[in-house]
Amino acid sequence: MDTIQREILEERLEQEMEALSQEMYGKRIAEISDKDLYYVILNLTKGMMSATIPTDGKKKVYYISAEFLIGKLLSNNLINLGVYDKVESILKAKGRNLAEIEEAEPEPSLGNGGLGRLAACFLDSIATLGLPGEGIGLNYHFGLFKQVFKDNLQTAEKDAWLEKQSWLTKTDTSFDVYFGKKKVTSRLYDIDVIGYDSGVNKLRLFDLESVDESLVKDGITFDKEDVERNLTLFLYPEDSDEAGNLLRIYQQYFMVSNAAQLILKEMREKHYDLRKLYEHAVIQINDTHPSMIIPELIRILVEEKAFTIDEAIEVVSKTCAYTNHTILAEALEKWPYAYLEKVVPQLIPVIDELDKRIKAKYKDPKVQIIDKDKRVHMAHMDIHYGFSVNGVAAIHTQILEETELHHFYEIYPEKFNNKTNGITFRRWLLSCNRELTALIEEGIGCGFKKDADELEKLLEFKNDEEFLNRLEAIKMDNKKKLSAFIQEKEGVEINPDSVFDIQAKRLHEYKRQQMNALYIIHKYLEIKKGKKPSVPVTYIFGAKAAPAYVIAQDIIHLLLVLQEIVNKDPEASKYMKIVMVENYNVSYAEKLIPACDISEQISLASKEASGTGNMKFMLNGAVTLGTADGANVEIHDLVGDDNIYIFGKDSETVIKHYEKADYVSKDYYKKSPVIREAVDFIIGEQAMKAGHKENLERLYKELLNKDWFMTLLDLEDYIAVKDKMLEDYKDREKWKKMMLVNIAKAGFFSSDRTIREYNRDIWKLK
Ligand code: 26M
Repeated sequence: MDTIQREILEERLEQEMEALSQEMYGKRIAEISDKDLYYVILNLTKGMMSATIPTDGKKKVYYISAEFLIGKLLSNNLINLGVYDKVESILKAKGRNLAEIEEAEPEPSLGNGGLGRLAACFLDSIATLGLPGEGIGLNYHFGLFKQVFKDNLQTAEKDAWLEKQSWLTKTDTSFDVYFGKKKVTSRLYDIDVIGYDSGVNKLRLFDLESVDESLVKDGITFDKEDVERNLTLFLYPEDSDEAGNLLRIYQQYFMVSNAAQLILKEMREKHYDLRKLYEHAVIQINDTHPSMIIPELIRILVEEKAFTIDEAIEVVSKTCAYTNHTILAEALEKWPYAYLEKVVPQLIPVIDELDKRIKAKYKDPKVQIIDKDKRVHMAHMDIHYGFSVNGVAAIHTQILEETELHHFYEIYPEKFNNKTNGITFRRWLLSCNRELTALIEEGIGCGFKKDADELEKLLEFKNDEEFLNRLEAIKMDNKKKLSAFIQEKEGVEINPDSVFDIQAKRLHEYKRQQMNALYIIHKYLEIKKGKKPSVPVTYIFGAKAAPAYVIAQDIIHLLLVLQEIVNKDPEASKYMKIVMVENYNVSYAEKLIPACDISEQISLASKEASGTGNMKFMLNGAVTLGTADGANVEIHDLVGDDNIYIFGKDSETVIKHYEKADYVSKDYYKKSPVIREAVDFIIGEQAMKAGHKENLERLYKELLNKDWFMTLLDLEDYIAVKDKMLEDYKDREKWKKMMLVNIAKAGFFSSDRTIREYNRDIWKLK
């Protein structure tokens, strides 16, 4: 929107708000509930967004993703429209508090974690940079499950986030989607994605017309066979059971069939030549969930647009690009051929043809699309029939090239490239930490909001006592706010003067929350033996575990058991508290991150593709305690040895252990009394009394006999480095400088930089 338009809007903002309130509720702003006021501002904001000019161009990126973890949108949209302060002050004059109204917005949980949140950050940056692009995904009615703790165990409930009035706008667009002969009908809903001080793009979410929410019975169970009514009910948790796999293929095909039809419809409306599809469209395939877009587009071009198969393959290959987000073998999708035959028989001839061509050209079994067990490797199809393959952090891409996808790298070195992840500073600084934003602005002006590299100017204040003290005061203030919130939500009292040590991310063995738990046990035992810590620490966790992931459930159980034991202990709780927050999500992250002192990024080296939480914590002045994994490596390079705490074996050592299969966790257990004591505590009297034998014993045995992610390998080093870090925390002058350097060096991790790189190397949009 242009300036004049905005000024008029701002002037009329108050009148319009009151008018809308009258129209909707027949009452004035001062008289309606927070929820109703939220709806008033929602409608007002939607109106302002639709007045914004859509970004346009002759080529567009379609970012197809099964997940868009957008979080709440109200405050971000107001910020990006540049009216947050204005709205806040109008409301204040009427005795209303914008922060409280934000609480009334339901959070859409349309993602599992990093991959989905990355997609959301990318949409923000694409719009902010004024690039033509849109996201295409699914409108899950219940999103990811809601986590509820009962009896120190995680339970899962449905999360009904959809309301009659929301950011979604129902469109006239609807397509027929065929699973063999079975037909279903889709409906497109749009969410406007407003850039910061720039244009507007769209997130396009497809739903099933015939979806039926009443199918959901107890918790999150429903009839998995009833595809015509269940398809868009839930988002799949990272690792789901066998029964869910077929449904997952149905969902994925539903998504890409709609995407293909939408893209081709736009091409037709703009009279673009389909034989030059790649001049008008670039499709970014976010992990392998949307990979069927490749055979689906080829199928349509051949069956309906009179392409030869050679022509279709060439055009589609020049249009599609693939992003890999993990090297975990169990996470790379390989669909049984028989499943695909059952769900999408129309794709089988195309997949056969794509496979046949590879088999004719390459003998190496490692690069085949269909393997000897008749499983279809989705990533392999993407690499052969796409023009770009990228990893999400420097070390991740290097591992792909040298190890995991080495055979492909030898065939297509030119396709491989790195795009280190990034985060949108609008949400992860401007919105979640307004006080810090104001201090930065006072120090270096507001240029950093559009050019994140300007944060480096903060280094000028490295010896400015007053500035550093204000930085510390803001952190303290955020810790107090979080303490109050945790008291209210979790019923746990924590001390804002303690060190806030936070590990917030999905629960997975490779992320090693269990190592953090073992550290906590170690500290607890030290206190019981009379060794008192010189600084109190609050250990905060946020994590959901996939319901079918048994060991992950056991780790949550251990954390909850430790929380009970330690917090109830009058002696130990003076020095340590544990809080496992319930239902960790984007909104919770927005509260935890600004209040963090120590950012736990402790994955087994080589396993965390990038991590993005690490970037968010750093940007908000936390210091990283991490392994040389994912983007931690780049954080380390940027801040230098003095401003980060790195521990543990590096990725080369770890990969060698896997290759030689020579890691034996029991050896580490036997060798070290400290390790032994901590591990034994899991099945000791105290833990067994507070928890469940079955869960604790299973976890104990796993650590002792398997420990696939090598917890015990790094435990002693972790303890030593964390202890050193806590000692350093007491040196306030040193710590405040570290905070400053971390913020100053975070500019590189703006998703604006990431998107500029995608555009420069892959998308090439104007
Ligand atoms: C599936 C089945 C069983 C166990 C695990 C999985 C599974 C694990 C990881 C499935 C998908 C997984 O990766 C997708 C993902 O979310 N990757 C994350 O992507 C982020 C954005 O690029 C990165 O920052 C994270 O490091 C990466 O884990």
